[in-house]
Amino acid sequence: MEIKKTFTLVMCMASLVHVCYSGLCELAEDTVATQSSTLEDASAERAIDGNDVNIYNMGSCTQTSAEHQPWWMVDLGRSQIVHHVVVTNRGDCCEKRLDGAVVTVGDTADHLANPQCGNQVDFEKQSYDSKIKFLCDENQVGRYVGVYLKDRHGPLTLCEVEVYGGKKVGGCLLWTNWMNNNDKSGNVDNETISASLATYPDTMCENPTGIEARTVGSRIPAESSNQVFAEYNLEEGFLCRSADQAQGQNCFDYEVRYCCAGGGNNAVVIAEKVSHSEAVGKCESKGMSMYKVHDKTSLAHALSTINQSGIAANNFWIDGTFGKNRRINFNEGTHASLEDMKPLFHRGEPNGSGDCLHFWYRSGSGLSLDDGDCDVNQYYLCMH
Ligand SMILES: [Ca+2]
Ligand SMILES: [Ca+2]
Ligand SMILES: [Ca+2]
Repeated sequence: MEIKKTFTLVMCMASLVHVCYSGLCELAEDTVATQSSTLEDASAERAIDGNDVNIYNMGSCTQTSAEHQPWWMVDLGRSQIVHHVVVTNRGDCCEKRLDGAVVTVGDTADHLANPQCGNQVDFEKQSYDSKIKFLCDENQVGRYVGVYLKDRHGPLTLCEVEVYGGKKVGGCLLWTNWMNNNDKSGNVDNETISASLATYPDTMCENPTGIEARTVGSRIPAESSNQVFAEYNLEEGFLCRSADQAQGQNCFDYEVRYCCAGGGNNAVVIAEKVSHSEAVGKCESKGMSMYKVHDKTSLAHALSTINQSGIAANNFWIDGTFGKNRRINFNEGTHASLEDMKPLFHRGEPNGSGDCLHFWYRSGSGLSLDDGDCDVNQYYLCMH
């Protein structure tokens, strides 16, 4: 076996079908991958070729020579928030060669010096699926994503590296939609975290990392409204009391949004057509779960996310299959009764056309729930 060892960097341009969706995007588009050395034709770009087949001989996995601390790195082109990284290990043999692997994310091309994202792979402590998720620190930013076998000797093989993150907007990767709990009844405008959790359980998260408040309609930032707030912080949220205002003025009506990156039930639209069961696995492989609709709020959140995504499609799988007594079963074991869900369905649906739950677009009445054949390929919604 001939081993080609290159002492300069092997540069590879990958041009991918780019899957980007609301909030969280796969970032490895038109990126440059390099590695410490290349065995035969197992080039660095194979880890970002969009093919996550984990059989080495299928030609979509990288491999370096056996060496001390072999590494692989991708240059995202510019610095951006990286939320998590999913590495596909080879599955046909030698999985434990990835023992000791560390993912780094940061702004220096000397990626070994960049901050670590997630935990070091340790086969002594735990077992791993073929896809290993590395969850970065909150708001971890970087242009370079590296993988290396820390303090280990061996070849490094990666069948795919998926980098998920997004543009930082106003200091937050993913804001909730603007929420308005009440319109100052009792001379209090209560947009606190607890009130938002009660009103918007599918949108709001318990520990937001950012808050913005503005007036409803005129959209004046709370900071510029010249009013005094009883609360405007990340412990309590936002609360305005008319009694606190000067000269008998009432509070304006405010709306708030919170930063819930990674912590809320944020819908993510995936522009890729698969069966219902494949969609379940695909969401998991992206470190998410399938989106669940069980009330008007979660329905509205999903619909607005689909509309914002600009993806024109008729059908989107969501979590939920029909069980005995037409009960709706969700993946993690909870249930909803069809009676409770009925108002969320299209007129005349569900009509027994299949066991899986999806959104269906009908001209005139828009998207709402429908039952359908689980084996049909549809777009789908994940959540995180
Ligand atoms: Ca690959
Ligand atoms: Ca309000
Ligand atoms: Ca149907």
